[in-house]
Amino acid sequence: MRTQVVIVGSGPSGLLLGQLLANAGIDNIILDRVDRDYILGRIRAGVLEVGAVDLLDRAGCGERMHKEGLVHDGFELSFLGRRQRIDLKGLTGTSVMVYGQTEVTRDLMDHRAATGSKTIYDAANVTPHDFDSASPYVTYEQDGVTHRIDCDYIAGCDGFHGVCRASVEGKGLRTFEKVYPFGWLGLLADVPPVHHELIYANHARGFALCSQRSHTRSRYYVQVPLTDKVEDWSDDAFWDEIRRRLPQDVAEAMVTGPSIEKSIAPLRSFVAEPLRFGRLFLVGDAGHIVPPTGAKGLNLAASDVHYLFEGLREYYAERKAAGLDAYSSRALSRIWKAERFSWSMTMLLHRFPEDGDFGSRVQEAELDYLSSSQAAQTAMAENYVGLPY
Ligand code: RFL
Ligand code: PHB
Repeated sequence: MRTQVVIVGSGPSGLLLGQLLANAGIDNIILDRVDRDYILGRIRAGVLEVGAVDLLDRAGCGERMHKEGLVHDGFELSFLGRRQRIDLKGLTGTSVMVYGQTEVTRDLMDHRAATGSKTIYDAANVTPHDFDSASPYVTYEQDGVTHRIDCDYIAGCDGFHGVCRASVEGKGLRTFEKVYPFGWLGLLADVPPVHHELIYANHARGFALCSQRSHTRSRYYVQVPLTDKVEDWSDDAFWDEIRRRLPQDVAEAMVTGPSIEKSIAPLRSFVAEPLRFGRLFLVGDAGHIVPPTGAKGLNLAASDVHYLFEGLREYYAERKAAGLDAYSSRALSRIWKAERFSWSMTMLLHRFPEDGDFGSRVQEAELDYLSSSQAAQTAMAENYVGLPY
């Protein structure tokens, strides 16, 4: 087989890149080690920046998002029983779109199926080869048979545990990492959201977040120790805990119900440098991870896709490599700013037992300052809605 671009990974990065390339007449094949239903079963991000919304529109996949997504003009911070709204629209002129990653992925998969581009699911032992040369190729196994796809470029959109970053270890890859001493326990339920906007809560018992997927589906999170197992948490225990971490009026208004999904995600900051190795590019979670506090994971994947797509489009349309040559530095410049923001929001809102009462007082002082300073609120809002591409 031969194609122009092999995309490893059928998550949001791979699917979005594939759709933009297909629309530009650039042939591509997506390979994933699991199947479509498995990918759609993963409950992840919920907030899209305007840049990601624009890119989905450009890919021709934004129609359902504009119908069903919820435009949010602000969010709230809760601390010491107080509530402080961050007026995103008022401070920056921009809003965010609440529309789940599952739905983004479903829309992209449906469009890909309609445009007839090839996706190979359940591909085992996917391996990139010879990306240092002018003739790279990718092999994979299916039903005991090894297949080979020759290509011009390989896009590593295969997430944090994928094969693409692993295949460049020892080839000049440098990594930067911070692991946080806790995780988020998330619960999805068909109950109306407790508030029309998101609430991020700093509480002595730990962080909590009230998010949503629609007017009838809510997504809630609480900070838990890394030693906790999801089986330790009954639905009732979750609802009791999140209510304890919210202001009284919010806790009293909360509608509870049986969970549809419950899982624990560890929190990590991670960046790989560079993001290009010859004809192999790292994109999205394959190249970087942020803790979910700033809602940046999926949005950074989208900006990487934008930079790489522009480089590939320019290469195929004009035979110029400037955009591809600039991919790693352009993407990393935006990634590090989102890493900084996600880290700072994580540090501001979570309980760090080892930092003791001093750490809590510093957080309270910063939250109090945020409440009284429009400059501080504007800086937070500007980062939350997303820095320009
Ligand atoms: P994905 O979504 O991980 O997709 C990668 C795809 O690659 C496939 N793959 C392979 N295919 C072939 N061969 C291999 N060897 C392969 N290894 C992996 C996988 O099957 C998969 O289909 O990466 P992508 O596309 O870069 O998208 C990034 C986003 O998914 C990610 O940034 C966010 O979901 C991060 N994230 C969250 N972000 C938020 O903004 N808010 C959240 O609430 C939030 N929650 C989360 C998250 C990430 C999580 N992970 C990675 C465990 C919760 C979790 C649990
Ligand atoms: C979510 O809805 O899953 C979500 C929203 C905001 C975040 C993280 C996760 O910061």
